[in-house]
This record gives sequence, C-alpha cells and structure tokens, in this order.
Amino acid sequence: MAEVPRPLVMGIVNITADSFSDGGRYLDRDAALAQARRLIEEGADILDLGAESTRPGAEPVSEDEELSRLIPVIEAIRAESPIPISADTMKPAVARAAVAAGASLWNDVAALRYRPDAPAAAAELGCQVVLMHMQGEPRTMQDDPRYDDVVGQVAAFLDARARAAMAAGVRRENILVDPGIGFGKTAAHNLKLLRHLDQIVALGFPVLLGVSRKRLIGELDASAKAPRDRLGGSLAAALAGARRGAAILRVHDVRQTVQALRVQAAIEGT
Ligand code: HH2
Repeated sequence: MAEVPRPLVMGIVNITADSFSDGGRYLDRDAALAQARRLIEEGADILDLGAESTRPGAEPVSEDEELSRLIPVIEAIRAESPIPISADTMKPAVARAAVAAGASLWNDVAALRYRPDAPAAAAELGCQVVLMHMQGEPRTMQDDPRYDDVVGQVAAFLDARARAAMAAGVRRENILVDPGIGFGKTAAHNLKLLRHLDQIVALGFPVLLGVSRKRLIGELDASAKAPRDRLGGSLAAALAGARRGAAILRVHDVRQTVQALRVQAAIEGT
C-alpha cells in the first residue's frame, strides 16, 4: 500500500446541545470549555467549534445568538492553549469575530454561498476556509436528494466553489474541500462518495471528512439508533477516509480515532 500521511484529527465542540440549552450562557461556556480541554488531552490536532446545528431539520440560529455562544468559548480556549481553532459557521460576521478571537480556520458548510459577501470576507480574513458540499439547505436537505452522478457532481461543485473563492482573492493554499457526508444525500450517495473519495482528493485541495456518528452509520446498523452507539462505524469510516487520502477527520471520539489511525499506520508501516 502506498504511504499515506496520517490525517489530522479535528475534535468537535458543540455549543448547541439540547442539554445545555436551558442553562445560562456561563454554563454553556463552561461546558464547552470542559469539552475542549478533554479533546485536547485526548490528542486533537484542531478543534471545530459550532454554535448552530446543521442537522437535518435544524432551525437557524440568529447571528447575535451564534456570536454570544461561540466567541467567549474561542477566547477561553485561546487563553489557555495554542491549538488551532476552526469556527463552524455560515455567517461572514461570525467568521470575522471568530478569527478576531483567535480562530484560524472558517469551516463553512455553505461553501461561501450563504451571503454574497462571504467569498470577499474569506479573502480579507486570510484564514483557511473549508468549502463543503451541501444539496439544498439544512431544514429540507434530506427530503429527496437526487443526483445523476453524485461523485462527479460533488467534485464539480467543490471545484467551482474553490474557483469562486480564488476569484474573490482567497489564496489557493488556504482552501480545503469537503464532500459533506449527510448533507442532502442518501446512504447510497454517502457510500459512493466515501468509496471514491480519491476523486475529491484529486481536485488538489486538502480534504476534510466528517462521518462521525452520522445517520449513515445508523442506516447500516439498525441497532445503532443513538449517535453515541455509532463509534465502530465512525472508526471504520475514519480509517477508510485516511486510506483514501483525507487530510482532516472531523470526529466526536478523538481518543479512539487517534488510536485507530495509529494502529493502521503501524500496520501499514507509514
Ligand atoms: N458535519 C456537521 C457539521 N459541520 N462541517 C464539515 N466541514 N463537514 C461535516 O461533515 C460537518 C460539518 C454535522 O453537524 P451536526 O449534525 O450539527 O452535529 P455535529 O456538529 O455534532 O456533528
């Protein structure tokens, strides 16, 4: 097997969980900070902080609410750790505030399409930006997703969005792409994208991959209804992504993913 560099592990810090929603903001901040510390300790290379759920059917969160959830947590992490921080947001104003607070990566599931000024904002910020593929929008994207050629269409979309970003002044080396597993896709679409991830890698940008605990795993294992029961599937997908050249894996279970990657690399001698 060809030598493949081990992907970086991006740990997910959600400032959206229902269990926190009726607590005060201070509680949110503390809980998110505790999760960030745990993931750093477990070996995360990057933290991805999101304050708006993009789950199928999720309701949008206002800009003010997103800012008030996200920025204090970024500031608190930055005050105690040099770990790279990614802000998972579609809104240019939130990305701007996140970068000012210490984030170095804008993870945009809307691939800079949410507002017309998003590509220019990314260029001006000079941070890395993840362009993710999504068919439709989170509220309705799982209603009836259709493609003629899912891999070809996702690759063409990502290529077009990367060109649009570069035309607006984003530097090529700051662009990452993501096929958007679960974003307007059936299980068959997701599996095709994972099987042919090399075609996304061939675009020439580092690929970020997020499969951790997603519904796809529950569809392949009907006993794994709860997301926390999907660790085995998450690890299988992470290893498959690593073998096909993913540069960053976005995961909930950092310790287990780092361990699985380490064992795979040791076996393959990389
Ligand atoms: N998936 C989710 C959110 N952000 N960003 C990228 N680049 N790629 C992904 O696959 C991706 C993403 C899923 O989000 P959600 O369902 O809100 O939950 P969680 O953040 O716990 O994964």
